[in-house]
Amino acid sequence: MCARFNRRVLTGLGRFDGCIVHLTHTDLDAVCCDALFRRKYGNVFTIFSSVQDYSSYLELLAQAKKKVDMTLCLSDLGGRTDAFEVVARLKSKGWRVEWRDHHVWDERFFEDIKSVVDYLRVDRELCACEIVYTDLLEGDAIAKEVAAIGRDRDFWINNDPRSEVLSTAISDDKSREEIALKLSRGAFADAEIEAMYALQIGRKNKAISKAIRKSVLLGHTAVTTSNGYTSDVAARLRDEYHSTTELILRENGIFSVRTVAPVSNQIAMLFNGGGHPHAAGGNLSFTRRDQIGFKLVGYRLAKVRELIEAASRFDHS
Ligand SMILES: [Mn+2]
Repeated sequence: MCARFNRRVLTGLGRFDGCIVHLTHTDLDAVCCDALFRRKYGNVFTIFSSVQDYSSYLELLAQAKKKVDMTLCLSDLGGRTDAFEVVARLKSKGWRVEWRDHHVWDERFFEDIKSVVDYLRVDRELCACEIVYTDLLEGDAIAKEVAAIGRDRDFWINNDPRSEVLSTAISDDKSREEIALKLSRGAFADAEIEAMYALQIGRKNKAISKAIRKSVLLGHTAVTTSNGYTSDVAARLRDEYHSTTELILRENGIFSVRTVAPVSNQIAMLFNGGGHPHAAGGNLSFTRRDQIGFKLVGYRLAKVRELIEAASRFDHS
């Protein structure tokens, strides 16, 4: 998160005249959550964040000049211990805080945060947007369809072709906002979405080919570098290598892990992360020096080797 972006968020918040701030993830589930909040409340200020560093946005909200009657709604973001202190601070500043999620939570943290926030619901049977739907818009036909599309993608059911088009069309915050707005109004497909989709398919194919070229197989673990399209890259690696663990690294040390065995979140937790049993993410906390080192020696960098070794220890295939 850069200073310019921080300023933009703070300026946006200053101008915002509604009372719902929505902090959510970046994928289709999150966009569907956002569509539902928009449908329910109309005026919503949304911040899309990776699961690893949303605490810094909470920090930003705690810094912002507080207005009366503000509610922070978190969705599709798992519990992280480093979020506790800042959430407590937001509460003491008068924010109402609601949290809806479906990731694996540390039980202790769940209990701790529950005593601080106004509302907390974690349900692993549902995707995040289904939780938002059942909480806020149960019975609304369009909202129900939005939640079904989110589920179709998030649980990798892929019965509804619209979920593939929509999740691919999402590329940045601008497209997230546009699509959330469309979904909130019941527009599930149109020429604009088609054009966004076509553009992203081109970019995605290029990025996947590049990630495959940079990949290696170490034991049962396939490793590569990619700054996006994590799930698609992981699926291609598995096809290519018949691997049972896939690690996708970013240049800044943030990584995603996919595993056949239900151990992804356990691996990620060793590296300041978390997530689902078969898909999770963490952070190797690259220093400037590590980033340069990673460019030079690649997967032989000590922190990367540590991750690869940890992942292999969990892989009993
Ligand atoms: Mn989700």
